[in-house]
Amino acid sequence: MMTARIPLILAIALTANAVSTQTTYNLTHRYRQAASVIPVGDWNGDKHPDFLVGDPDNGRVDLVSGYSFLPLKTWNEPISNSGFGTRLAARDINKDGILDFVVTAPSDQAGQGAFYLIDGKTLAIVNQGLGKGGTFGWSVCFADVYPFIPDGIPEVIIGAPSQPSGTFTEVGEVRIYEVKNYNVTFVGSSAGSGNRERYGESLWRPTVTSMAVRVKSTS
Ligand SMILES: [Ca+2]
Ligand SMILES: [Ca+2]
Repeated sequence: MMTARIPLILAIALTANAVSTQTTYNLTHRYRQAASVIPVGDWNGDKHPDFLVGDPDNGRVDLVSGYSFLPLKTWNEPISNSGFGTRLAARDINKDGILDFVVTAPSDQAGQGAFYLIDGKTLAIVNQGLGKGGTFGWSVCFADVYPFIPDGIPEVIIGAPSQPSGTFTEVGEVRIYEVKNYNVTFVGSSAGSGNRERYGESLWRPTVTSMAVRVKSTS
């Protein structure tokens, strides 16, 4: 009989926790249209982690307080209907100890796509890089991969999974940009090879000096 009672007690405890959690976090509906969100550390020093939220349908990105859930800063898209905020990434580019941001905009520049660099200290947009189409900015990450002896300064890696090649559609491409001192320099790319392969569908940084590229199934 004792063994039958133990699961009942556990079930009651879990229900109590679930109610408590729902009550605490019901403010998060404020950003329901967000397409992307990343942690950016405790930007304002109030001991609560803050985050960056991208809302490309409305062309805006917010730096959001992890305490009040209110925006600490809002950036509106420099060019309308650009998809500004589709993907986000954060690394300390200028080595001042504060995370800096990259925001992608796949429909910027009449569909060529662009990314914007934001200094995490001043929160100013300090530069932009341009793509070559193919939904450039569908994915993004930082990795210290160029020059091929790592220098400790991360490059911006951007995926353009809709990039066509020859008679094939959505073959995909990944482009690498050096961003030292916030100067943007295109340094290389790699591409898929198959029809609808969507090379660069998503990107990840397994270590500081490497990146992984995800390819969508071609079936
Ligand atoms: Ca904070
Ligand atoms: Ca910085």
